[in-house]
Amino acid sequence: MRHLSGKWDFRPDPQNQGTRKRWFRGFTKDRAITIPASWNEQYKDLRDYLGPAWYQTRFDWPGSHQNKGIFIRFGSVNYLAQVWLNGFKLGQHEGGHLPFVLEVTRLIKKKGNLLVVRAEGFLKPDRVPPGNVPPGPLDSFNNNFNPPASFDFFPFCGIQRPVILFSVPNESIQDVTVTTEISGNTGLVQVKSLATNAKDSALRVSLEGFGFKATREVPIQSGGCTAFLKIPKAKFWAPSSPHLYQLKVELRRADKTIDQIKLLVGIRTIKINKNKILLNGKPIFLKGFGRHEDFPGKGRNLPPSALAKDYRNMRWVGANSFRTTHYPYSDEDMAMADRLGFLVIDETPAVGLFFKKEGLARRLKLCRQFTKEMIDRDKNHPSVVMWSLANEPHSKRAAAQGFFKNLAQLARSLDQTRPVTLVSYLGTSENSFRFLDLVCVNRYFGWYTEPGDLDKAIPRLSRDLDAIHRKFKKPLLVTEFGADAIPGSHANPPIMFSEEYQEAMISRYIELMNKKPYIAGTHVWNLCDFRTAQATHRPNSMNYKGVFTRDRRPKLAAHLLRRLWKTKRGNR
Ligand code: BDP
Repeated sequence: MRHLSGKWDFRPDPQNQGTRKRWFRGFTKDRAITIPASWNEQYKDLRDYLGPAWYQTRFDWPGSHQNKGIFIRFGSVNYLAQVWLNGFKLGQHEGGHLPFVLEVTRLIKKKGNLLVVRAEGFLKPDRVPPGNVPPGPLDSFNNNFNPPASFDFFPFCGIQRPVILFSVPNESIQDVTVTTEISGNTGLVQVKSLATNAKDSALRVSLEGFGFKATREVPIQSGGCTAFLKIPKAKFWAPSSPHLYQLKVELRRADKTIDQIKLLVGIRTIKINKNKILLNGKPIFLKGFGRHEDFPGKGRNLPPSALAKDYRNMRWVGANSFRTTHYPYSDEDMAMADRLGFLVIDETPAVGLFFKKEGLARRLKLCRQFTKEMIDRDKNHPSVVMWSLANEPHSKRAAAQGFFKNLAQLARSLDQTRPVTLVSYLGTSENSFRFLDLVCVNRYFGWYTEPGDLDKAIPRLSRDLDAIHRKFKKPLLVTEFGADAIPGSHANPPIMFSEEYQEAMISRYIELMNKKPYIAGTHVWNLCDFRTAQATHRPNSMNYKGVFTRDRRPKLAAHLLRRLWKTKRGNR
């Protein structure tokens, strides 16, 4: 395996001439750029530039080709990527926050390879997430953002996650799906696998950890097989004890290992029972945040030190979960959640969907693609406890229900072990909650409505949550609530945009929600302040609803959460 991150050549292409001029065969660089990171925060003149832009890098691949396939993996390119190696097109990928893999076996040379990527992130109504959406009574808020995103985070562009080269044997393990069950104190682990061209071979599955070790060998029939392991007195995975076992899956023939995959496995179950979320059979209350991959100078990318700091901060306040608002996060983030014991609501990039006929079939096709890519990538993470199909769809048109039925069916066909939901601002009129497993709503009474008046806002919140629960009778998660606080802005009595108002609003929301037994979790919006597009309601091009600043320093609200969530009462 080889990382290709670092400094690449870069050239913006505002005249869109690169394809005609065959820049894919190599171009004269305009400047250097660092990847992984968005281009918008690296150069002043690129701040609002959405593409197209060209990247190139040269590399050697001294490794052997014998009986191997060689591949290149992009962790994420926003939004549309086209890729060439040595002048030949490898393929393209649409969608900003999920990985794609391209085969390079026939084209790669031992020396002097030229890899070229063209990326663009135009905002269009038939993309996901949609941008440039014309405002309309049923379909969207008119946020009037510049650039014209139809969502509230900056539409950062470019190669935003690592690029890696790797090889696999021609006969290889294609896919591993691990599911776990619990019976008393015994853990049951099922490992399903596919393998290519693997005749007369077997799969050897070994699980090891906490003094336990077991190996099973099962013959591969028509491309796949399943192995079962029983772990007596198993150590279960949970936020307070994120125990991980080591799993090794080997493709074996004639006493030789042809290919192998290693994974960390958490034995745990996640189920819904009436108003509760059950982890390992016991009710668990989700306390945490919506987040963003957003960092100064990087854009939509968290350098490892910032990622580690986010986890330390979440732990410090006593959080046990988060939602990947509003797109799947990096592989490194998911691995950290497994290791440190966070419960993750994994969300697709479908934020701000609308259901006018025009472009709808294309948006559905993309949502299906992203749902599948997300589940394929994240299905083996014990931290991932549910799938969120969308954030704040403008679902008032009837077509929305068919759309989400289709997506829910797809998610359930790919994974029968996790609940499926979506996150709504509508509440009782989000009819898709009828067929989803739990109800998730975002609430901003006291901010966008009843501004500055918590005495009016809190009773309204109370009535509203009760009505939603009466209608759907499912566990309810309040997946967003919060207020902007400009760091260092203080007021007594509290007024909007002061740290005191943010603290008061969060405190009164939590106090109320703790009294409602049907509430299964509360996520504050947001862990950190984050960049968004310019708008009159976004001073400094920032959303200041973080309880930590963009450079990860605590505001008053972070100290409040620490007091609430570290106590027994907050821990219900
Ligand atoms: C919610 C959105 C979120 C926004 C937040 C806000 O889900 O993306 O950032 O409002 O307005 O509606 O701060």
